[in-house]
Amino acid sequence: MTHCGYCAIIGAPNAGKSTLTNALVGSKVVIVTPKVQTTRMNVKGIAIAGDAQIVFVDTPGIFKPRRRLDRAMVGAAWAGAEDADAILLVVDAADLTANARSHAASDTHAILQGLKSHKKKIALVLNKIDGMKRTDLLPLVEQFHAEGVFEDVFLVSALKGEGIEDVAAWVKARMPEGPWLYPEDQFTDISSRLLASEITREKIYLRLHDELPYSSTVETENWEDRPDGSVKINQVITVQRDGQKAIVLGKGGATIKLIGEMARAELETLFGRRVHLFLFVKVREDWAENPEHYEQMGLEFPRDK
Ligand SMILES: Nc1nc2c(ncn2[C@@H]2O[C@H](COP(=O)(O)OP(=O)(O)O)[C@@H](O)[C@H]2O)c(=O)[nH]1
Ligand SMILES: [Mg+2]
Repeated sequence: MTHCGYCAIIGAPNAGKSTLTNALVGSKVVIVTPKVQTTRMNVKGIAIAGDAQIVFVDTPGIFKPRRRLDRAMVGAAWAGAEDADAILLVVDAADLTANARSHAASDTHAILQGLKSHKKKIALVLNKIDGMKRTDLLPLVEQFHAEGVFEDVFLVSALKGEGIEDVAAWVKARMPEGPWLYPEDQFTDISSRLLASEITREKIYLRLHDELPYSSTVETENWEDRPDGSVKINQVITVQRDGQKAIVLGKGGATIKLIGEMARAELETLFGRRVHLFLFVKVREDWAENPEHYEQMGLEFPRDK
């Protein structure tokens, strides 16, 4: 008999959920940046461990939402937890130790309260322990254990791949019996088109600052497989104001050229083929209020503003 199930990876923004997802899957399926709210939708990363197929669900950070897009993201994260057989709560242990009153600390506290009503198998992942002292970690472990929510607590560095096997073993042991849901060689549920636009969005988050990453979205408009084995990809970067468009383009188009080069290089590695990437910039003041954009991101459109 085989095993198969879902494991949701939840936590405050920037805890390292996406880094952990990639480490558990062993391949890049979700984008990672130092900025909060990089992940906008639930993405499945599929791993195989012995007779078990584990479908990890990387989720957007859970925080106090302000905008409509925020509410859609937080809603998706809780829905991911709702549907899962097991839950990993990821916490940035370094941040929590440095500042017990940080945004992340209060978001994590609120998530903990939310988890208390979940009769699920839940484990805590204290992440970013690279560079931390053990003596700082032990009080955290005790404090979280005392909440009575977690079956187990793991100390990991998702970035360095340390402690990942123990987490994987815990999850594997909690997957219910059942047939595998995905083909053996599939490691994510998102389409190549969507993965390609996520990679470009990652480069925007890495290169541009302030409100720009949060005011932009990327869509793959055209995907053309060429007879020579290469692929031609057209993408549209949508921003909210003319000034933002000028920043994305940069002097003489230098910024968009750099973003395009970074994205193309990574797409070629990911897809193992030559990629011709063409980026266009559009201004749509209200894209974050437009249901169509939510649908293409795999998010529900929150009706209330
Ligand atoms: N030092 C350190 N940084 C990490 C670790 N895991 C993630 N990060 C960094 O934390 C930032 C946020 O990571 P990400 O996976 O996007 O967090 P998410 O918002 O929870 O998905 C990125 O800059 C990561 O490189 C870790 O184990 N150690
Ligand atoms: Mg993420």
